[in-house]
Amino acid sequence: MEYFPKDFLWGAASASYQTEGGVKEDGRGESVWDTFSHTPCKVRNSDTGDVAADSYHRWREDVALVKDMGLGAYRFSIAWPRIAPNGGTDWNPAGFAMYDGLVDALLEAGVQPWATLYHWDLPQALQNKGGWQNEDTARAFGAYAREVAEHFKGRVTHWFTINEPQCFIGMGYGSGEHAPGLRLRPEDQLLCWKNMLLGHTLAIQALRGIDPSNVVGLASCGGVCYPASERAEDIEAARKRMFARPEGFGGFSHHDLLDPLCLEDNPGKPDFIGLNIYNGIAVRAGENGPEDVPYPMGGPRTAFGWPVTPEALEWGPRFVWERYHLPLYISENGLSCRDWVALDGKVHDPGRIDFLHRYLLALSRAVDAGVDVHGYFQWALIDNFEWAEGYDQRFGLVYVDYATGRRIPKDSAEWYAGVVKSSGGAL
Ligand code: IFM
Repeated sequence: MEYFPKDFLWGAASASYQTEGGVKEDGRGESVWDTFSHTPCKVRNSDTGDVAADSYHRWREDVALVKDMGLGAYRFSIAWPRIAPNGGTDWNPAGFAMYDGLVDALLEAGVQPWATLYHWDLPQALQNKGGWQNEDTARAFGAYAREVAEHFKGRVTHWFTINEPQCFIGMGYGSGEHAPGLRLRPEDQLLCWKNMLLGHTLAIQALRGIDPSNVVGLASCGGVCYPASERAEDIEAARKRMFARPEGFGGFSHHDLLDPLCLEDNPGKPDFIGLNIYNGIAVRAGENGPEDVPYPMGGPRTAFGWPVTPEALEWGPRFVWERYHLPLYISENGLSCRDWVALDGKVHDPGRIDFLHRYLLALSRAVDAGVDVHGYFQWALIDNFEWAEGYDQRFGLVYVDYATGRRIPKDSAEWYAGVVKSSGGAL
C-alpha cells in the first residue's frame, strides 16, 4: 500500500542561530539571541549559539547528510544580522557567502532549498529601537526580504517569511522566556503582532515582486485539537475548540495568524501554509460544549515533557485545510530525546523511530482523507541549540558531538531514509 503520493516532498529542517555558530564571522552583526544567551540565567547551563553545531563551517557535511538520506528538500533559515548587521540597508555581501555555498551545493545534489527569512534572530540594532514594537522593523524586514530575494533569484524559489510568530512574540515579548526577554502588556504584544503581520506582507510582496514564480508561505504554530473518538460529536467539538481557544504562546493561535492573512484580498495571503505540529489536546463533546480530555497519567512524553499525540498530525492539517483551503506543508515535527553514543559507536534512538512512525501514519490518514498536504519537514536535520533549553534537548536525525562538531547519523536517519525512498511505503 502506498501512503503518500509519489511527488510528496520529504525534507528536514534547521535554523540559523540554532545550528550555525560563527557568530562573529564575516561581518555578522549581533542578534537578540546573542544578547539573551549571554545574559546570566536566561538559558539552561548558560549555553549559547556561539558555536552550536558549527554548520557555518560544516555545511558541506550537512548537505552530504541530506543527500545520503535522499531528501527532496532542506529547510534552513538565513540569519538577518549576517545580511544586515546593523538592521538597516548597509548590506554585508560577505554574509551571503556561506548561503551561496549551501544553496549551490543543495541544487547540485538535486535537493530543493527552502529558505526561512526569519527564525527569530532579530538584529540587536533593531531591538535597540523597539524591535517588533516598532513599525520600522517591519519595513526593515521588507527591505531585507527584497535584498535576499534579489540575491537568490532563480536559485531559491520556495520561501517561508517568518517561523512561528505565535512563539517568538508570545515567548519573546510576552512571557520573557525567549529573546529579547520582555514581558509586555497584552496591548503591547498586539502591537508586535500587527507589525509582524505588516513585515510578513512586505516580505511576501518583495519576494513576489522580484520573481513572480517564488512560492511563499510562513510557518504557523499553536494549539492543535483532535477528537477524543471517531464520534461525529467529538470531531465537531475538537474542530470548534481548535479555532476558539486562546492557546499557548501568550494567547496567539493558528487562527489569529491565518484568519486575517488568508482572506482573499489580503496582499499577505500566502501560497501555502506551513504547520509546525508537535502535539495536541484531545477534545470531546461535553454537556456544556467542547471539553479537553486530560492527558492520561503516565502517558508517553518526550524529553521536553511534551505529550506524544500522533493524532495531532492527522487532525491539525485536516481542520486547517477545511478552514483555509490552501496547500499545506508540515514545516516542523519531531521528537527530542536524551540521545547518546553507545558502546558500539552508534546512536540508537528507537523512541524517535516509533514517534515518527506513529506521526507519519497519522499524517497519511489526513492525506487519505483528501487534505492537500504536499510535504513534510522533519525537525531537525541535526541536533542543535534548543533556545532556552540550550543543548539539553536533542531533536536531530543526526547526533552532534558539540565538543568536536562531529556528526553521527542516528538509527532514525537510516529509518527515515527508508521511508523517503519508499515514499512512505515502508511505514
Ligand atoms: O527548535 C524549535 C524551532 O526553532 C521552532 N519550533 C519548535 C522547535 C522545537 O522546540
